[in-house]
Amino acid sequence: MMARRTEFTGIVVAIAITCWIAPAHGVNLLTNGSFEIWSGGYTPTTQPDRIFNDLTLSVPGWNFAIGLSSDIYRDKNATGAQSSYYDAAHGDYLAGSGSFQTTHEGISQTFTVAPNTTYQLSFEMAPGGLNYSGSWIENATLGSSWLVELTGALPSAVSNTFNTNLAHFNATGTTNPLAWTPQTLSFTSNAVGGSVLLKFTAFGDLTHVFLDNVVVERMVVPEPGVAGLLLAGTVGLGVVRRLHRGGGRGIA
Ligand SMILES: [Ca+2]
Ligand SMILES: [Ca+2]
Repeated sequence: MMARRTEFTGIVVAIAITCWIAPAHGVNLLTNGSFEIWSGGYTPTTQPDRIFNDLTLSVPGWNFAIGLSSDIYRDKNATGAQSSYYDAAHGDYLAGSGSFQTTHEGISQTFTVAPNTTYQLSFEMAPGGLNYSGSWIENATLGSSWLVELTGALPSAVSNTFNTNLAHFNATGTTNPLAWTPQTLSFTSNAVGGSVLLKFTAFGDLTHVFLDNVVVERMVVPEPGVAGLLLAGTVGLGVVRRLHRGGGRGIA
């Protein structure tokens, strides 16, 4: 009886702890994470709906000046669309960076974290290409990936590679990508907090990698007082069950 009761209480506590930590929704620490706000750039007549970064492109929140080939692309359903070539994961615009086996093209953003706090980065990615005069002149055959790096107010730097699904690009079709892949990455700040640099660098066999809907949100952890109440309630539940099983004879 005692062993079973202890096991029961342990399971309830484990479930409660699991429920305490969950992603917050609605508060994105990033600015312009869906790339919907931009100005400048240049669209060559041979490359409709590519807002080419000719060093005049400005994308609030983001640094698009890592390397020479990070651009904005307009969704086929956006106001002012000139073609049906690009399909954003979210909203009317997406970002794309040229990918090479020695990484040198990407975008970055700096944001602020509180001390000792867990966050979740989420984003959507897809294999990219460039439509030039009506044909897709670039598409990966070996690989197409984002290297995601977080540095700054963290106990140690975070570095993760995320591969696209190459089946999501059709070089003979009109619109790309065919689908987007959602990704997530959790990280915890250090005891001081402060600035964190988030950097996406594209790599692959000479094509582009697409990115959209980038979110950094705080994971919800209840205040210690709330956690204590939950724990007290859980222990209390175990005591009630014990009294019930024991016919109300009290706690031995
Ligand atoms: Ca977007
Ligand atoms: Ca779309």
